[in-house]
Amino acid sequence: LSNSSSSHGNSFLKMPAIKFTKLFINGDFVDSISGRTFETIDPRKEEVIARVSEGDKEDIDIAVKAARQAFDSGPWPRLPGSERAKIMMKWADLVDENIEELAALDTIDAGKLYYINKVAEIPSATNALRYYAGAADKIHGDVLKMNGDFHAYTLLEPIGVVGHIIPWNAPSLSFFIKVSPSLAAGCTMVLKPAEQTPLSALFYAHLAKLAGIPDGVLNIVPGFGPTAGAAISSHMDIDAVSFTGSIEVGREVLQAAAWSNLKPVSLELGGKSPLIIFNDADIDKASELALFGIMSNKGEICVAGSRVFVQEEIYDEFEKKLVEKAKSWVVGDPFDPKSLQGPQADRNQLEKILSYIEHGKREGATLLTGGNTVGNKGYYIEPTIFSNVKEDMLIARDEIFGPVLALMKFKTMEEAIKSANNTKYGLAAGIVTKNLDTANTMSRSIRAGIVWINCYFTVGSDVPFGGYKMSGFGRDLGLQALHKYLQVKSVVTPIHNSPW
Ligand code: TXE
Repeated sequence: LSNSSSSHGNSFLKMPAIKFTKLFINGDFVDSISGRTFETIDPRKEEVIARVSEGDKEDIDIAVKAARQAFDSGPWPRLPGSERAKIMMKWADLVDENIEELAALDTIDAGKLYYINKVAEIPSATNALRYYAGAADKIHGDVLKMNGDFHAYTLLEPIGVVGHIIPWNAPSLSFFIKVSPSLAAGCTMVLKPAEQTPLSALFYAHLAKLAGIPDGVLNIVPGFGPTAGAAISSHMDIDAVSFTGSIEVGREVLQAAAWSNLKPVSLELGGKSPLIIFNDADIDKASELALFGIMSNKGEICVAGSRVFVQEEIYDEFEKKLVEKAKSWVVGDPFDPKSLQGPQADRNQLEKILSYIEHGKREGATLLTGGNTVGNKGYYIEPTIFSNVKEDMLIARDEIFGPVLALMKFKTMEEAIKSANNTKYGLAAGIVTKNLDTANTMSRSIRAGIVWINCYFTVGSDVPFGGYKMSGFGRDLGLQALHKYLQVKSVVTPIHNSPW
């Protein structure tokens, strides 16, 4: 790492050397067939970090051929699970050894806090890798009790060549929550990182090779959605696709899968998650949790608590504390340890968020704090809080994916349940109460894939993660995720000598 100068806030910037910018196919870094490259931009400074090879349909075809060969005749699916596990563990160790460089890559590519990358996000990613390494030798079917004189059992077999399409808001975590279970299952794969954040994925590919992952098992093709991404979802020789991104693109992926080879698809499509705070909550702590729940990672988190419902008795005091805390929330260079919020990932995000803020004002919500950009360079936005938000306003319905909180008041638990569920999404929810009955009733009444009681954002490798409703289907993490990458085969044979 070398120091460079800062154009925003404190001079804490460290520029990692950019070592890997080409496609990683069949164990080698190669140029794209077209020879085209695209820029990846540093959202802190709006400057080009590097030019990266731009994969397209032809490159996806080559990557799929490599993955197909590695699946059909390579060692990976045939290795004992314990051997796959050893290699995966070694890969995790190599990530640990390079963690500062990797953390810095995600900071300059996505504007994420360096410190959080280093102590939380990348460690969670390697945790997932180690968790699935531990599962690799425990994948087995069942012995069945069939009627008659037959012995029947199931085999769990790897599904084949998997396509992963991932977003830019958590480049390292998304990478490993997709790749790790599919590797443990014995699959081979082609992964397309988001065009905004290709750098850490390519570094992980380099480390995978050093760890001993055989050529062709893991192929990384950076490129754009409508070209490289669409080539994955419509490919006739990809056996399953796992996608994380927007609802609009999720639909396209599903449609392309349907019209090509009917490959199974899993989709994680974001949310508009409610955080519900009851009268008995500690107001100080609850307001801190609410702020943390929406401003973390500058609101670019699929489970961000973007709708906060507060019970009427404590509402006024809660609002006051929340605004005070938001005003002292530090926006600044993501390398600076004092910063709590870096820049949005790219200009599109910045503009999308600002347009929602304008919408909120036009629709008659009250802007309590924030609403503006910060500084004159970089995609920084103030922590923004709206009150007097009505449930039919756009800022209460759409995923803004930014540091914008919609604050609402409720009277009864029934009302809170109705409002919390009044969304097309169903990814996550939070409840703050000391009352066990309230917590139990709420957690069973909210239609969401994860419910946090008196906490927020706590995820673990063994905790399944995914959506209800239009937040998608299928689960990442947990043992459930393995099953996205496995086929069930039933085998039946007579117990006594068969006539044949
Ligand atoms: O998402 P896209 P964008 C939401 C969030 C955000 C909005 C737009 O609200 O503001 O989506 O972000 C690839 N076929 N989430 O435009 O386009 C693309 O290259 C196949 C929530 O970045 O869905 C990238 O790799 N792939 C979310 C990935 O899809 C295609 C995380 C996601 O990009 C494609 C990100 C196509 N036709 C955004 N078009 C979450 N669930 O966490 C694009 N892609």
